[in-house]
Amino acid sequence: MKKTWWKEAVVYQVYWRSFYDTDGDGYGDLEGVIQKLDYIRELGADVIWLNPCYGSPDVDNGYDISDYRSIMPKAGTMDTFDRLLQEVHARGMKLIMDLVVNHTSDRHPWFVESRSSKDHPKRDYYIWRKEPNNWRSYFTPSAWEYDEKTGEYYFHSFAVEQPDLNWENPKVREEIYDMMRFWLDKGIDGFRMDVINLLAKQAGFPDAENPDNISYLGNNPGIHEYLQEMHEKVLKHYDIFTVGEIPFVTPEDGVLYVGEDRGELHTLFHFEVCDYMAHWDMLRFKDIQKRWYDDMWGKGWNSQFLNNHDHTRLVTRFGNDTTYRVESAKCFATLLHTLPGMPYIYQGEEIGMTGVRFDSIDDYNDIAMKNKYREEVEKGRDPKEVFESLLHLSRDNSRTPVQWDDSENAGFTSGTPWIKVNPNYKEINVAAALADPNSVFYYYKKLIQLRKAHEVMVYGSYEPLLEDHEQIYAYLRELGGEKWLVVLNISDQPAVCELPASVISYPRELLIANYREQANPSDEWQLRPYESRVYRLK
Ligand code: ISL
Repeated sequence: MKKTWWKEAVVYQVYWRSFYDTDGDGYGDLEGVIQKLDYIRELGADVIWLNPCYGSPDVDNGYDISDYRSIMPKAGTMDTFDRLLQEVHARGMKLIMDLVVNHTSDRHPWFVESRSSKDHPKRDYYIWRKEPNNWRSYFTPSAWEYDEKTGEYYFHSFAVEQPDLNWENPKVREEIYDMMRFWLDKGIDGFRMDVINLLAKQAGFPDAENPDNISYLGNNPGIHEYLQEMHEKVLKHYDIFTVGEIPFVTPEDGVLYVGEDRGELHTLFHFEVCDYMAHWDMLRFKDIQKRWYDDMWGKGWNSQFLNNHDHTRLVTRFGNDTTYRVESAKCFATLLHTLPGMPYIYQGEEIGMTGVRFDSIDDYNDIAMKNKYREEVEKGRDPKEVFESLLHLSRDNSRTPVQWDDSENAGFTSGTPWIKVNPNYKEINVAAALADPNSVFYYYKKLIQLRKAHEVMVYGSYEPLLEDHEQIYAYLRELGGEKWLVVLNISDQPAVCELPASVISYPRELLIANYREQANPSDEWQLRPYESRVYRLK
């Protein structure tokens, strides 16, 4: 398999509004990212993915863009951005930006013009119809919004304030390619492409049999032509890295997006775990890994992540954020960094930050959660029950400010934070993690150092063991003469790991483990809750 810098990279995701506030307005800012770059470098990540910081009315936290070529005042100025890029590069790291081109804000001048009259030259920048079909959007009961001015409906895959661009229009595509060149010419190192498989729409918008299954929004005919054109006209002219956010994708389709011979994208995020596995399900997770590996390995490159700004923090959702918070954080870190694919770390994950439970819907900001709440309550459901049902997966679970220390507001801001700080910041914070050699932070750091020193973690083949075991996840990674064994007890109960004789007959060296006390030699394969070990077999 061809070696490239990005395959070997570890990505750290910065959701800047919750990262670090330097001007006291309660929002993190790009200056705050600059000030904390040495922290990210200390961890060892190579690439920073910066969530959208473009001009935006901020209805969906920057995913509703009204000016692609400016910086949102909350985040800073273009000068701050330029300095951030420079400072990232000065540290030998790279920066990728969010590219949000399925939709714009309804305040984008293109949309303002498009909705102004039926015969405006920009009418076809968006999708207008006389009648809606029965589709839902991600955030609303209908994907169509009636616009009084011209008496037609426009299409939106997300909120009403996020009209979808019409990618069939070559002028739209050229505008977007131009904008991409603007950022690439500044020297950014690539894009994380928001819902990029949604660009092509189903011809004629036929009604869906089951409108609740919104997979009709993505992977439609024409998508690969758009991505190939984007590659041809823009991407291939730069030494960059691209990762597509691709909901509803199967491994068979995945290869079409990231196949190395396809001229489209480098890697993708699929959502078989984060969109469909509300709680940990070992057998399902193993099956997902196996299918993706079998179908993609040798053809295209995958990503590994268990949370981001849209998905509840992994210790709360999949691990154990009370008794075994540290153990389970390290266990999942081991998993993410030893499976094939690029590991992503979402800010705060490296100190084992947890999800949150605020008292009232008013404490929440997430438009997905708030719209759903309203929709269900309007149907006549009990508001309390609706609220409870939305807590586990609210996107705000992962959006609370990074906990830097135990001072007021976790050291995130001197003002009033835009979203409340998780009350557990006195115990869980960066300062405490940096002062404790056994912290989750240093465990991540060590995993990243191992990756830098051993290509087997990147390019090694993957062979699952004990495939039907519901507590133990064990596998081999192998490259040339190098063979590693990973054993994880992903449960809060002890578990016996009975490996095949062919595996345990090797002399072995323990490379990293999350329990300090060695296992009892007479009971070596009895694993403690969330125990994780990585061995080199010799
Ligand atoms: O959050 C999700 C489910 O809980 C995801 O399905 C998510 O909505 C979907 O993956 C698209 O997310 C991306 O585009 C959205 C934006 O709100 C998200 O923050 C972004 O990651 C619209 O731009």
